[in-house]
Amino acid sequence: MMQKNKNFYITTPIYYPSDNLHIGHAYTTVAADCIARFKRMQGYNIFYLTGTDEHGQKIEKAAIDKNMTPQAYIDDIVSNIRKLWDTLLITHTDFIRTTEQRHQEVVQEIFQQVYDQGDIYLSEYEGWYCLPCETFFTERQLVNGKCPDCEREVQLLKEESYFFKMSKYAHRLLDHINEHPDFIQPESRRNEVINFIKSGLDDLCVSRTTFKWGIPVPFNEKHVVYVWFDALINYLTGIGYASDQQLFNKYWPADVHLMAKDILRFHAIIWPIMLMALNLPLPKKVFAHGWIMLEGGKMSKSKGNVIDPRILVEKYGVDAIRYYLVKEMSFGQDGMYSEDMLVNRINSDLANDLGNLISRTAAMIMKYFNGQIPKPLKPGSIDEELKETAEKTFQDATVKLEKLDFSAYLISCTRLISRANKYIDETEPWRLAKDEKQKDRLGTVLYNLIECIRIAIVLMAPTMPLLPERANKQLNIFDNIQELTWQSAGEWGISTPGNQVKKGEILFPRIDFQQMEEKKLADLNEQVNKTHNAAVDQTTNEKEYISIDDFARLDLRVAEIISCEKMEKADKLLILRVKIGEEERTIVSGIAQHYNPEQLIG
Ligand code: ME8
Repeated sequence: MMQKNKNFYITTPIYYPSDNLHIGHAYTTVAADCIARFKRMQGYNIFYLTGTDEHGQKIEKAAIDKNMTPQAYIDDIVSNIRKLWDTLLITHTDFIRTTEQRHQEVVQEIFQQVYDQGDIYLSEYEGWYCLPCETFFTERQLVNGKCPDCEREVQLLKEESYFFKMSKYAHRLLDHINEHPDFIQPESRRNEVINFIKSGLDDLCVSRTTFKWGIPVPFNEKHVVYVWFDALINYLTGIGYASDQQLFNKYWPADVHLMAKDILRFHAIIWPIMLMALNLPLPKKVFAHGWIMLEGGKMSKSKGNVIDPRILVEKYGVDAIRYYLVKEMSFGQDGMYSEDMLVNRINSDLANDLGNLISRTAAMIMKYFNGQIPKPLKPGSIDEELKETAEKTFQDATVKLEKLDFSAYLISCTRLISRANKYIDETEPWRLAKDEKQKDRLGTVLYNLIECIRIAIVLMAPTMPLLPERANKQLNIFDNIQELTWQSAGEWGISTPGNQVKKGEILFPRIDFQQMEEKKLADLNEQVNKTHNAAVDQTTNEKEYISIDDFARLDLRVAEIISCEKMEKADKLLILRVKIGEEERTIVSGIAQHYNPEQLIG
């Protein structure tokens, strides 16, 4: 049954447009999209808000470093972010930018209100500030003199500031957390927050005077509003606070604020206290997922190890990337990313299990029933068991998604797929096909497989939005593809016998590791050729030299070549092993047309 007139409001953090976004940001946005699509399929009205957090010293500095105005600098990046969300098929209802007039007005109104009621007061801040995190710390909170969150350098600040009376609301917040076990999830994070509050809350500095890129404090233009106080308010602006009361009443309080654990404290402490000061109900759930980690640690621009989701989508397709992201992170835990793991996951879950199930079933229906989905007859016990697995999968997947346990939800779906593949091995349709008397039994088996596939596809649709349509081109199991309901995955036996199955493309082609490596090599070789040719042109033209300042930035070192060999299948590349003092390194160099390996050793 469709649940009408139910409203659901979900948000992602609004990201800093200080740089293009990476797969970490894509994770949160895809996961939130998965919930938005799931709830839409359940018949809810959805408001899904994402956007960009555009003020603050960090953005101002990034723009100055590029010799640009902050607005020009961010406009470019924000347009890339919007394109990225289009590429990833994100179905947000609105995209909020904190530099928009509608937001500035709300922030100023709220600042004024909280000041007027005496919860904001003027004083002086003296302490430490982490610019990348835009966070204040006391001396005691630093770890080895550095930021306890990102471990980077902090700066000492001393400036006149407005303060927000957080301490006044600490008790009320603790009571709320205790009375609402679902408010902060997962459980382990909830305990961290409780301990943090119990250790004592200082009043929060909510304005800055030493830079300009922010929303002016309405009654004192020397100050701009602290970027986090400004940013959190986006969750109200986005649904019409102070401008569209009806919309606001429809969606507030938010059902879920989704984010990673790095910014949980802002959402689980500062934000609820701001809402208490405004006398507004608190969000129903603040959920902090883990981080996507790389082998070398956390992804970050400064380490130069960020993974660009656009490139992955181009290589592997949007459904596969969304699937990987949603599946890879266990509830509340960190997840590892590597391209090998991604390829393995696509090959095993999508190409082998799901892809094979679909292509085998379609091929058998074409071969044995001229492509017409057969009618099921009386089920046997093995069929009943398959049906029960499908029903249980529906229940499991629903519960797991409600809990935001993304990875467990997809694990349930893959279990059904594996079970269906096993059912093929157990029922051996190719043997049934040899015996005309078994034709009805064969039809029942194939119909049951179609049902499993249909159910799995509906359940996976929030994660893989292109899957239903792509699969339907060959299977013809959905009459109204635009209106798939979640509930239809809980019903057995609704595929229509007689519908015509067609041969189609392979939905998830197996990715060949070796071919991929060879392609990487060929690309590298081509790049070396281009650089080489460009260098030759440059020397021939005898044009520009680098300046003495550029030269001063070089770090020249003498190394000994201890081994050298030609790289297979690359005519310009040599692999050099070099020793620099105690350290050894491997270098790939495009000089094979000028030197033999033997000439270089030593
Ligand atoms: O914090 N793994 O913006 P931000 C998983 N503007 N998720 C990751 C991730 C990773 N490696 N890296 C980033 C801000 N994220 C503020 C938010 S909200 C009112 C203001 C995701 O651009 C994750 O959701 O630094 C994390 O919380 C967020 O990006 C931080 O984005």
